[in-house]
Amino acid sequence: MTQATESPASPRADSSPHDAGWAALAGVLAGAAGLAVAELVAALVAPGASTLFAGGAAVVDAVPPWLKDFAVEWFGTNDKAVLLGSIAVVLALGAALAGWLELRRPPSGALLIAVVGVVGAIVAVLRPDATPLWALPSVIGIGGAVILLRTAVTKLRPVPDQWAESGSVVDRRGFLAVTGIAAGVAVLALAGSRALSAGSAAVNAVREKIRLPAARTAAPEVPAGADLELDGLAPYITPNPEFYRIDTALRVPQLDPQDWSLEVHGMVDEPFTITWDELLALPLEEHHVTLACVSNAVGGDLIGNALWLGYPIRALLERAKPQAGADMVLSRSDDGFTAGTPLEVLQDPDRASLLAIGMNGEPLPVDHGFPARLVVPGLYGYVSATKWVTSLKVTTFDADQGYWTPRGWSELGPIKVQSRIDVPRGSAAAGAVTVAGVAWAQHTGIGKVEVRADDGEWVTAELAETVGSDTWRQWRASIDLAAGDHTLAVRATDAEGLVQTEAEAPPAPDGATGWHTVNVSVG
Ligand SMILES: Nc1nc2c(c(=O)[nH]1)N[C@H]1C(S)=C(S)[C@@H](COP(=O)(O)O)O[C@H]1N2
Ligand SMILES: [Mo]
Repeated sequence: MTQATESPASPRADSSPHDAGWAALAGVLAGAAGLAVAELVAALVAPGASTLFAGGAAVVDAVPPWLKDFAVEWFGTNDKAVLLGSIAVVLALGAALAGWLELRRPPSGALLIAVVGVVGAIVAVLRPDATPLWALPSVIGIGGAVILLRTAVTKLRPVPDQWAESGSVVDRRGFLAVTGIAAGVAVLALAGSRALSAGSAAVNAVREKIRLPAARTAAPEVPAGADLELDGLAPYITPNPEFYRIDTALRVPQLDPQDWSLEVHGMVDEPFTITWDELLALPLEEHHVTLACVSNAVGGDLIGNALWLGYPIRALLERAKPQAGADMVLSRSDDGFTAGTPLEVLQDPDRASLLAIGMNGEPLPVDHGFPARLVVPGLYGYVSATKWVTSLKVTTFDADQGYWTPRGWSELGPIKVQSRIDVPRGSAAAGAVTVAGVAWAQHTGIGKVEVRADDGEWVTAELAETVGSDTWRQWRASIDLAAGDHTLAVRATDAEGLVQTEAEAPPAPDGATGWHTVNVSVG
């Protein structure tokens, strides 16, 4: 530390821009250490309580419908990765700013970080099912970050050098030591929280070992002609890894079936709780049902068809004996998500509404609701398809609301007739061009699909076979196209004669409408 003595003008009397950079770095490292410690504490207290995830979940809940549409449209199933990435970037910039502020105007940088901690603690405590303990991760983690930042930045501040008459020194070695500690804490805490959240690996291992009982009532066999097997056309049955995933969970609930149970309660004469083993002992049924998301844009792929194994919700309700006046079932997920489904839909003897435990021949994937979820033919997922379901409350639309209803989405969510062109995409050879896709009107069924090129005549497509009205249907047509650019359009008619409207509507509040069109350049 002789540097300062060489310069009589005492260059360290004020901090240099160089130090501003170091201070910003200290801010980022202190912030990272704080968040990592919060993760670690959360892994011990309650996984949902981490500053990052509670904050992220609050953002997800607060997102207005148009922004949600935008995110789903642009990032699809990656919307969560994009959200967490954006939060990380914002936090890193904020932490760098805090470091710089702490150098310039102490203790404003430390205060900025403290505010984040307080907000994180409040948001965590306000999460559904939270306890006051949920404040701990933010308090401990961000408290630590404040201490680290203050200690580190103090070292950057010049202090009079007792060995030099006219100079002052900056304790660089001390600064590096403290920031090094911050970096170490970040890495260790992160590793620790990872190790503790190995719980997810544990649930996966439990899931792998499960052998589901055979269905007492098997689904009708899929007719040979249900899948036209064209390149680029969505297969009739969507394989689990390709099945779209939509939920508000930044961290998917990890439920061990042995700890899981479903409570059926509310306006019923005989409330009861059913365990996993009791559920497996019931006569299970299998049904093919196409699930669709209300956020699916025209032509979008937030739709998939699977074979579901489960127990009829109707039978669970029969056992509970709903009381007069009830008109809704509020299903609740372990993560707090809720859906409000009309009681009469769930009691309909002609509708295969299931408490599902199997998907395409295996236990539900964890992302799709393991160990149990609801599947209701004909309703969008947001009002029916609760994953990780733990409670069915018989109630009224007056008394209760599902998660999305106060957020601007319709109370009722019947699926609208829709169709999509999968083939061709982009280009085709001149002559007879095969046009193919899928069409759906769950629980009513598809009666007709028509396609046309540009302003030409509508051509009726050949419909593929289907197991029934609860699934989508593939279709295929052949259209003569000359060289040049063309626009293909499709429209479906449901089995009751309702023609898909051309009028375009966005997904909110109750599902997109309009015809799907694709441009092809024919050469
Ligand atoms: N717990 C929980 N269940 C949920 C949701 C959710 O956010 N949380 N989203 C619903 C919506 S909007 C849809 S479209 C379907 C999607 O089911 P999938 O992810 O298995 O395709 O799940 C429904 N069930
Ligand atoms: Mo959805």
